Amino acid sequence: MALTKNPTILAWLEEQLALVQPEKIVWIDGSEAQLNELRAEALASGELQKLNDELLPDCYLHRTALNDVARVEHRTFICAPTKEQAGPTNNWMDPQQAYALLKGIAKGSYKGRTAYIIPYSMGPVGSPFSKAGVELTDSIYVVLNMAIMTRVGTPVFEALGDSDDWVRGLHCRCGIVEEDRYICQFPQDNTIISVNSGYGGNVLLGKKCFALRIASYQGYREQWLAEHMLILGVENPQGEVRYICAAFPSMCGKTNLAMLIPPESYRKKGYKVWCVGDDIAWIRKGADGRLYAINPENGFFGVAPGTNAKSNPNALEATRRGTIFTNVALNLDDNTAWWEGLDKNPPANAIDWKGNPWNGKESAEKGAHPNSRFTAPAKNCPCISPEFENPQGVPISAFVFGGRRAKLTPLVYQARDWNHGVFVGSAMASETTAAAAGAVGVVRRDPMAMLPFCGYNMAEYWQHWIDIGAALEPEKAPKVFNVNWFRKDEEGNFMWPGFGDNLRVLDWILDRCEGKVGAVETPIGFVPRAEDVNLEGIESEVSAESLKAMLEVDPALWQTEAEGIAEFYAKFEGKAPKELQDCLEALKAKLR
Ligand code: GTP
Ligand code: SPV
Ligand code: MN
Repeated sequence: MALTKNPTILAWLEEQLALVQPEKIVWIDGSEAQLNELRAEALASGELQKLNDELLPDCYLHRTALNDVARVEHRTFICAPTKEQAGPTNNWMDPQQAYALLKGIAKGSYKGRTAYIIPYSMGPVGSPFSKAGVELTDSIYVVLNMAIMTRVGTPVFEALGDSDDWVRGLHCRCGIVEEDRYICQFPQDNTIISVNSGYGGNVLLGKKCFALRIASYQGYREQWLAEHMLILGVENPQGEVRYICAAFPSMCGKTNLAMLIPPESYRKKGYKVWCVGDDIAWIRKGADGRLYAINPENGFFGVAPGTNAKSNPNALEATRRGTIFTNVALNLDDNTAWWEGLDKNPPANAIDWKGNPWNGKESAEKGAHPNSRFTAPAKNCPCISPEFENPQGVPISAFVFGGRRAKLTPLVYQARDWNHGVFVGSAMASETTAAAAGAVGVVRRDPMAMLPFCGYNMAEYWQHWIDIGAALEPEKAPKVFNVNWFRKDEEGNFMWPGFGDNLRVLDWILDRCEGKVGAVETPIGFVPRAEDVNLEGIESEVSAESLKAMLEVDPALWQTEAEGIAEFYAKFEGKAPKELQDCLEALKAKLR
């Protein structure tokens, strides 16, 4: 029986169901009993495998098709009315043409299968920040992941009532044919259609498709921001908590930073870090004139490789129950999940992510895919913030941008003001990673870490950032910074220890926000004086020369960078905001 009387939902479903022609229809009510039935069904069909119930209670393993292991940016489209509206950084398809193409692929694709109707909320149900969605899917894996990543079930319909403000999402597995895989967003129609994939970011439609691509456009029209940002709170020894939002591209350290464990010297003083979110932030101006952020998600879809008891004990702990592992290795001795970097003891008797027998002690192949993931409930995280469910969000003191740059970008620098901060975000660049199909390690521009996720013209998105700042009193606007944990020395080793030690940099950032510490002015912004970076306890790891090198601004290298930024802006054919062009000219002048 239908779980809602909302006429806009019923009409949309009728049309989609007539198209995909399922054998059976199941409304997801969010109850544990129903989810348990679906788990049992997925176990019976082999879609999921149950892991060791003592070591990993309620945990499951799933393997995707070999051709379907990451987001596919070249097959992702913004289907706005004109190409200009999608802008030069997005793939564009005419909406009518896209609907026709996708309907052709989706037609009859649920034959003999079950249609699952998932009502879900991005953000706590009933929060003024939150938005509802309905995803129609023929995959139990999608239902079970959405039930971890979002708030699903009947209360979502109750809160929505008869409103038309919800996002339509159609997902069809079809034959997982790479050539017919399309991830299409129709921002003007609040609609997403995803076909021929069963992988994370392509099919959990609440995540990148809705909470970033569609929501960025909603935010543009409604005066708020949807960002690829973690949200964390730093609690000082006085018990005051300050919140930071940080945008890094995929696989560049958001989950790790969001859950960091302070270095020992900080722990002893009483510092704590609280995780509000690890991937996405929705940001609005609050009644007091400051910017507030919520995490629209309810779980973590985190990178498994490299997650271990030392690098990220909080994330590891979050995966110890109620978690779905995708494309990791299976240790047959104790029926647990294993991945590269979990420990130094790879299992000899195992199955790799491809489903083949694997001896981790001898094989040169990887056991887990580099983009293998865990889907873990946020409430499992030991450092989840007490404000996680706060419907009003948390007040933001600082925005931080960052990426992987082996050279050039200093460990940290501060933008001169809001508009210069928008310039710094717009000029971000980072080495590509395994989170998306394609080459790894190539430096590309990735403004605000939103290159694959901005649902409209990036130049208008920059203007929107400028406008959001202009509506804030300067003393209430968050300060803007850039960080780089990934500087390498001549031998190719990371120069900065990273992970928990990144708190040392956040410490400087928060001191700057409060005017408690000085800085050195350079052509790119303010960098720390070497003596202001707290190295207590890591003096043997980070030498004075090394720190000096990480804080250096090399004018010759930055001149080349400025040319790269100019080239990037040129793609926008004069649409890049004047405020940003001015910042670029000012940078060039300062470098001369
Ligand atoms: P997505 O979920 O794809 O958006 O990724 P993410 O930004 O959350 O990245 P995540 O925290 O999962 O880290 C990705 C990779 O970067 C992992 O292999 C980490 O081990 C590595 N990493 C994270 N933080 C640091 C750091 O401070 N220094 C270094 N050297 N590596 C890091
Ligand atoms: C990312 O690639 O930024 C992710 C994983 O967070 S996915 O959900 O696949 O987009
Ligand atoms: Mn991400």
